[in-house]
Amino acid sequence: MEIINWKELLYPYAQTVDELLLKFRSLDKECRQLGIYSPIDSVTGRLKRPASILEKAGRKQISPDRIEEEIEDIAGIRILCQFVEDIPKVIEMVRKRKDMTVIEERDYITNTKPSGYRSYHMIIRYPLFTALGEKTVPAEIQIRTNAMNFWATAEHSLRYKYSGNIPQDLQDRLKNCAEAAFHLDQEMATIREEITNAQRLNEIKNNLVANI
Ligand code: 0O2
Repeated sequence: MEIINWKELLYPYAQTVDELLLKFRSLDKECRQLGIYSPIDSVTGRLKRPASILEKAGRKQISPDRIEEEIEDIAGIRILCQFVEDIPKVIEMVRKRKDMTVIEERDYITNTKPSGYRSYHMIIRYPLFTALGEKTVPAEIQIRTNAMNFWATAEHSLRYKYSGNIPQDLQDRLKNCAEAAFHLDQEMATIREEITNAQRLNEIKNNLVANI
């Protein structure tokens, strides 16, 4: 059986996560400094764990030497938005970029998963300039609201704890929570303008204090 050199395999993906984090966080920071509304609330990133890569490879019958070609979410960033309405704006931001190419999009917001999972996924190809030369690295960008993320993070922990077999009773309650998160997003949308105006005012006050 082929032994995988994880350090060597994961290095370009780690570098990709770092660069994507920097780029999207800078965009958000720039908007705030210019006083322009930022559809990005926060950005996080992660590298898929070796155990999770091997589990996915096994489940999808991908041989170890095809992992780099076929597993597209080893590098992943997550862009969180305050409001559902911000999500299409972030999607457009990603589509328009010249430093990455979108190759696939999965809309689990319109097509909610049976689990109750809602999120928008974009698979990109990112050109990375390493010490050994240029390499195109696949990465997944997940875009979702804070409410969608609260639910997904909790459900993910339970799925991990129960090795994918969450007891039915818990699944039912999770479904209720997913509906509650959906309603929270709907309710927040109705007072969006009020909230964003208040936040803009705070931003201006903070900038004024910072400039004193
Ligand atoms: P992680 O972050 O690696 O620990 P799949 O067969 O689902 O693994 P596919 O077809 O590539 O793979 O993917 P999909 O469904 O577009 O994206 C998979 C990722 O989306 C998952 O990665 C989760 O981060 C998220 N996701 C998809 N469905 C659900 C769901 O029902 N609940 C939650 N909480 N997250 C989901 P990993 O590998 O699970 O996670």
